Amino acid sequence: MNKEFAELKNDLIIRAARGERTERTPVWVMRQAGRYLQEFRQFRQKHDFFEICRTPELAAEVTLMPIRRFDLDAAIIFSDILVIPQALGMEVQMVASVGPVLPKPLVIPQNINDFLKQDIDVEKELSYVMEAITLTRHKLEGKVPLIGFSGAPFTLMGYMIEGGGSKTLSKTKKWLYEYPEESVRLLKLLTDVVIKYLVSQVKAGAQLLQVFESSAGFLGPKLFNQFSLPFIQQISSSVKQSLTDLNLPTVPMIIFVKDCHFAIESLSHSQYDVIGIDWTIEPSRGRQLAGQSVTLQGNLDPCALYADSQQIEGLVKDMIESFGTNRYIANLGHGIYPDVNPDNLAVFVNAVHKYSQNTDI
Ligand code: 1CP
Repeated sequence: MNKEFAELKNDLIIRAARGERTERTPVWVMRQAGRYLQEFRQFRQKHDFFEICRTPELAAEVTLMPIRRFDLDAAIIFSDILVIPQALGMEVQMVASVGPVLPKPLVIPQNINDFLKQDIDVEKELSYVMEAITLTRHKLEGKVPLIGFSGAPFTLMGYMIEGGGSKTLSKTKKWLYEYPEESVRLLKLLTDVVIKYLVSQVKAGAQLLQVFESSAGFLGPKLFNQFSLPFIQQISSSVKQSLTDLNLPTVPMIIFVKDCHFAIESLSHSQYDVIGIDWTIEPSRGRQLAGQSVTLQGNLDPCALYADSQQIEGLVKDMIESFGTNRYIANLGHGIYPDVNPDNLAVFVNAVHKYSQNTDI
């Protein structure tokens, strides 16, 4: 597919990620293309979840749904973090009102060899994601940048061992204590795939990259430093190095961690341009931990979108005042919930526009 794209008309998020001053704070929302949108639910009645992911026209259509509705400053490609375990040979089902289910999870380290293809051609196995990215870039016509993403190795490992979502991640953490070396082997295998996957996404047209370490909070500081941090750090440094080697633009990278106040300081010394944080931390404390040379993203409680418009506006105003308009990208502290009224998302987005104007530039 042709990769000559239209000129970008709105680069607020890219400039904010790089620490440049912006006329106002950019805003997007994790899981903005999802079940809270009626048009998405209707689409899902006609198409299976992974059929959408695997069909570039369908994935592009869903990616654009929230962009048509709201004044957002970025699109995120419609896909899922679990396409990586799938590409490695694991079956993943998307079960209505349950979420993702992997019917044959990894139980013992030997399963790494038994169940997983060891040396996959990432660009080929996940070519449908790259095609969806290229097509979506064309369809966006430069309106806003397109974010590519991946799950981080530990979060992926969690789904591969638990066989789906989990309240404790105890099976996965049992591996960390019982089989630390084999756990590292699995994490390294995943890291290698994630690096290739993200580089391919940029080749296909992704303009920013977000790495989701959504399960990091289960680890606590010690396990995080051992089983998450080294791998997410390697991802940012290797992706950036590969992009330079390939003469490709070095796109801003975002790391999202959840329930992980202890991680913010170390992450601020890594090569990520942006740290995405959840709502359990005061913005000012987040800034104190992160220092001045990294952009923060977040962090309104997703449940705040159940409040009335006036309350949402007030919360957004407070949030922007505490983060400040410099080196800041507005977002929720985690994905939007499926039962949120989309009108309330509009209130959120419009309030960011209203309260973050920088009149001095
Ligand atoms: O708009 C977007 O954000 C684009 C698409 C997107 C992204 C970035 C989807 C579509 N999933 C993801 C990432 C993702 N998937 C994460 C990281 C972000 C996070 O922490 O929320 C995780 C953990 C998953 C795994 C997953 N897939 C879950 C979570 C399950 C759990 O553990 O609670 C769920 C519910 C899914 C299914 C899914 N993925 C995406 C959508 C729209 C859906 C709903 C499924 C459906 O339509 O039936």
